[in-house]
Amino acid sequence: SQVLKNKLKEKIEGWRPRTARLTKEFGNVKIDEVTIGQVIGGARDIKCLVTDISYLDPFEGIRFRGLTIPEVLEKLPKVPGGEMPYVEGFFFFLLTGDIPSMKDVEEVAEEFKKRQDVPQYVFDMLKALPKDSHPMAMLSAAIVSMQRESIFFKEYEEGKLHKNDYWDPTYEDSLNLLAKLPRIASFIYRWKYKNGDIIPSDPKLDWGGNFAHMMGIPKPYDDVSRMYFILHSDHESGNVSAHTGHLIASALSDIYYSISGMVNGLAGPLHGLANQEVLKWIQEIYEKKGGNVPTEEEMKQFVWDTLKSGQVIPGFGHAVLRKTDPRYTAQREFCLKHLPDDPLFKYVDLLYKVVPPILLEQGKAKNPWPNVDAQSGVIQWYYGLREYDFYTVLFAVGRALGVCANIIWDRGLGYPIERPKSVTTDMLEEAAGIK
Ligand code: FCX
Repeated sequence: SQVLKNKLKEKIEGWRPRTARLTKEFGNVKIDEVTIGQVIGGARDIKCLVTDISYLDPFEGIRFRGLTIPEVLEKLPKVPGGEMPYVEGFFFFLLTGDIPSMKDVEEVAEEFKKRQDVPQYVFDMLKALPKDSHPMAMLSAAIVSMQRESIFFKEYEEGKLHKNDYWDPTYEDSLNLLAKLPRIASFIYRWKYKNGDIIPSDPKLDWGGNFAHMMGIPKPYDDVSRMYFILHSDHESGNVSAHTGHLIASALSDIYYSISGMVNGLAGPLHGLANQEVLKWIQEIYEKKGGNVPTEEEMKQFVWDTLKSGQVIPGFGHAVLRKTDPRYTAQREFCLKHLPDDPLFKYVDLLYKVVPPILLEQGKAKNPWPNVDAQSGVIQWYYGLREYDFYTVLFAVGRALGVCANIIWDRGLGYPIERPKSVTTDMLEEAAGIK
């Protein structure tokens, strides 16, 4: 919308001098040093990225634009009759850092509605894929197939764009893509699992509500969707999906290339796929127990068996967090309110009790506490979404909000192409004084 776009322009222009000054006058100030352990160990904890969209404190968890999850859920305008905020308003907030008014939210919602039609070739392409394609592969293919729609790509190619204006067509591309994601994701679901019985979009509904409607799942699944998309939107910049999106975009590849790549990174079992792994894993014991909740001792045995077979406990541990993930807590609270007696929820709650002491005893995981993925599948399962291959798609739709916001700001602040330096093993041995 023009309100959001004008506000964003003002914010970006106001921010640029800060970034420019830091680079020009303080470019040599050290903020970190790098060890051999970090170089071999996946660049863990090296401070070498900058974003103002969200910040992850190891003990407190995520803050979006300075607000904790409970604050976001409380302060942002809510959909009438629902408990959860508008995703549209949340996107406004991610982009600008300002809490939108209801009028602002309505404008963004209108803008998404105008742009929601998905080109027919996307559906044709999805229909041509083998039915057993993973829904994440389908989502990634659908997004990259729309690259020809990129306004940034066209304007850049025509040589019309000044560097200071890169953010503008990136913003347009982002809105165009985000507006279509609920339709594409729900199409993949209904095509793959519901015999292609597609439910048309309802123009009266908000972004999250319309997604729930097109999935064919009744209330309060609309609130579940809104909560999911908000909770999964961003987790600062270093995680695989956000970083992949940022990295691809740093080459001035457009939003379609970047978000498709983001989806591919999220599809890994150590990252976004963990939510489906959690459910698959719980199902194993559920079936063994004939649906009865196991005793604490049985659950402990199950956890140890998994560890001893060389697997990780899905939904536990984190590269940065050192406490229970507040995204886990927000979903747990939702469960306590809406599905306290659900047997799978009871399983998850029992795991919350038994897993951390076991991981501590095993002594490997730096964080024994649950992450977002430990709770996600349970809520979906309860509301009838039982095709767990699809769960990571929900994560991806949410994550696209945060990654688009980051990429728009990357272009606004003129961040350069990313290019860290590599060394050889010989060089590390020399640095270690053993060669
Ligand atoms: N179960 C068993 N072992 C675990 C573990 C878990 N849940 N979490 C970490 N470990 C192990 C690691 O495998 C590693 O073992 P190694 O030394 O034999 O290689 C050791 O503990 C140290 O790892 P650590 O530094 O704590 O964790 P990393 O930063 O390397 O990895 C992830 C973080 C999240 C990948 C890791 O905790 C894990 O595999 N968890 C299970 C999968 C999962 O839930 N992923 C979702 C995370 C997140 F929320 C998301 O991105 O969606």
